[in-house]
Amino acid sequence: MSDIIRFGVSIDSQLGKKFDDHIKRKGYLTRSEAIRDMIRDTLVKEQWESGKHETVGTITIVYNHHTRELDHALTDLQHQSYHQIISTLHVHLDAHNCLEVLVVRGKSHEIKQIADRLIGTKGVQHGKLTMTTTGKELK
Ligand code: NI
Repeated sequence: MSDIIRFGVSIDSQLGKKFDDHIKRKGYLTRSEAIRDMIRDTLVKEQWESGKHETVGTITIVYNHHTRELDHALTDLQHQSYHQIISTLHVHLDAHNCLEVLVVRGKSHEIKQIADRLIGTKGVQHGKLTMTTTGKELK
């Protein structure tokens, strides 16, 4: 475990009040924990922007499985990326609609491309890529 450093932050009182209200709504007990999470989130965003880091994410899609050829198209796309898609969860939401969550791992530009292709497939009603991290470089 690395050493702990402390630093002071000067901030306008109104901005500080807004920050305190915000972290209270989010359930943080201390400013330090809120700031640590913001720093980690910024670093994760930077990893995703660089395109070179191995990273992790989830792709969520919602679609109607009655849509002609859609099931087949989505399965085909997933098989093309079997190296990056490490797990999938399928939920039958009702008689017509399906929700699929794919856990993906790889270079961020590859993952973004897979997400764009799946979400952009005709008939997919909604989709979202959640960009997170392997956690290796974050304490
Ligand atoms: Ni289904």
